[in-house]
Amino acid sequence: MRATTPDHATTSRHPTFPGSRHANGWLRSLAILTSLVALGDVVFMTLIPEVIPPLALGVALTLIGIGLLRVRPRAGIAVLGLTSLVLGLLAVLILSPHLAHPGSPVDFLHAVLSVAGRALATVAGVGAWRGASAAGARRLATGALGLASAAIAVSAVAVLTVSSEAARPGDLPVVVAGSQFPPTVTIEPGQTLHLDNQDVFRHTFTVPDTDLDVDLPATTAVRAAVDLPPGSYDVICDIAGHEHMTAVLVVD
Ligand SMILES: [Cu+2]
Repeated sequence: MRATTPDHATTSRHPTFPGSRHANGWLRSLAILTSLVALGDVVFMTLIPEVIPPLALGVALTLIGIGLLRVRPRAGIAVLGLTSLVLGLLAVLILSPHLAHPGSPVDFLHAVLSVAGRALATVAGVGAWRGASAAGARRLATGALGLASAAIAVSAVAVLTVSSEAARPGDLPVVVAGSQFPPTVTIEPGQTLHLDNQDVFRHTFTVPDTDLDVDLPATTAVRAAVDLPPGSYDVICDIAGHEHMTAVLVVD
């Protein structure tokens, strides 16, 4: 073990944090990053609006971890670090598709916060646990700030480039709101769908195993031609967590 690495024996002499005078920057980074991620989850769940159990559990564990930092620093670091690691990996699996769609800022920024924020928080947790040098904590904070600024800038530019398509005479209007499709959409030959996503987050209008797979950015309307033989088709929204969004498309 390196001389700069605190061990458990030093903990009792330094009740605020084990051993190192360098550790405060990491602790602060850990507390700030995990608080921001938890706040992002709360805002996200409020906007949807829906309680997502793993995110709610993460928020609760973050509050517990931050509370523990004052009385049992190492326990607090362990709770915050492990929560960030586990939910960060989950976010990579589930939320990373949103990273390709900056034009839907709620999903995109939440995904950035969930994936990158939790990765950085995990690093901060390791730094705090090991009592690593303060210079590293400063670099982490600078990197996090730069990444957040870049993500917001990319999203702002993307939002400006996404514009709604106006419905044309004869189009079949389909409103997507409250994470619901109309139960049945019946389209006549030659008609075009006018899909109006009124939600502040992304959806898709997808008929599995066909070419009909339309991305619907937040608060945006999209025209989509239907090139399918007459019949009845199941429509889904191809976004993790939106499995309840279904409809039937009838092509006359
Ligand atoms: Cu959806």
